Amino acid sequence: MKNIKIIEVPSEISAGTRGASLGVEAIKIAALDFMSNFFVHFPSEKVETENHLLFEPVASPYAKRINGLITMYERVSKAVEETIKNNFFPVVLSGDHGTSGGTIAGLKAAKPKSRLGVIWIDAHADLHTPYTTPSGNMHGMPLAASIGENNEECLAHQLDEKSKKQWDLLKGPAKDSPRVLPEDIVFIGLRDFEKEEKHLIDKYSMKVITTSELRRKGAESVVRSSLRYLSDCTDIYVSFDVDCLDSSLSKGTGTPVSNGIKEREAEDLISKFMQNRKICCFEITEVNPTLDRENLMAEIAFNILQRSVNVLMMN
Ligand SMILES: [Mn+2]
Repeated sequence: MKNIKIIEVPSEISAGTRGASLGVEAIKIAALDFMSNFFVHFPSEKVETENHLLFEPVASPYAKRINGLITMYERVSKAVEETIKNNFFPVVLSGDHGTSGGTIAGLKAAKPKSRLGVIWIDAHADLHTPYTTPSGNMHGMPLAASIGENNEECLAHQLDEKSKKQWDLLKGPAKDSPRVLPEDIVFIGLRDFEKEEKHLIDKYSMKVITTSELRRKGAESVVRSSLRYLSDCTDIYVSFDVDCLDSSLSKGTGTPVSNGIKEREAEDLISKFMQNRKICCFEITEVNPTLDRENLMAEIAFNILQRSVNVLMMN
């Protein structure tokens, strides 16, 4: 039986739309509305944020608020590392997806010799870099940082020296980078990406499972083939961005996309992943209640969270 610890990271400095920092509280409100005492059951820790930077001018246009994100990587990494070293299983609830590179850094810091696989359930590939980004929003970059990529083959902007150094800091010191091998990533529900990201997916032959493939083959088969693909990994992190869900379900996320996964499909998929002993961390991210009608996305996220944690505790 696993001891669960909730790590709250209400950061939104790497999103382009405001409101994701309220996502964690919205999930707790959903729990209260469902008369659930879920959040009383588990120890939790709230990571301090740098959201004050939202009120200040942006220094690096191609890596917005990267100074704050470096600090967030350190804090999130430390919280995740200590959670694991104290024998707890970290369940991370984050505002935007940008800090997930810090989650990955913490997983590697806790077990430096592990080979970490990543299941990225998301409409987006999050493989941009400051050299290729169309927006400068860093929630589109955590996987590129984790695989240590600049993707200068697709260079779209010249960076100033300071931004270059800051991006190198996010990728981690040479001895720790890459934290994840590009071939150890599985995308599920991916459907909205740019040619620069496609270049990396093709370059490394990353595994992509589309919504229609998930629907055709079913959760059981997709989980089995993903785990088989990651069979050389010793530990696996599951990152669930709610924008993988179909945009008709709820608009309560910063970058909704049509042709997505249904709520039930996501629940089945994630709870089946949680049965596997290699799963070492689960993250839910990008709930934005300010964009929603009522609190729908947070309620969906809470249902998935509750079912996943129930499975984790039985295994
Ligand atoms: Mn994402």
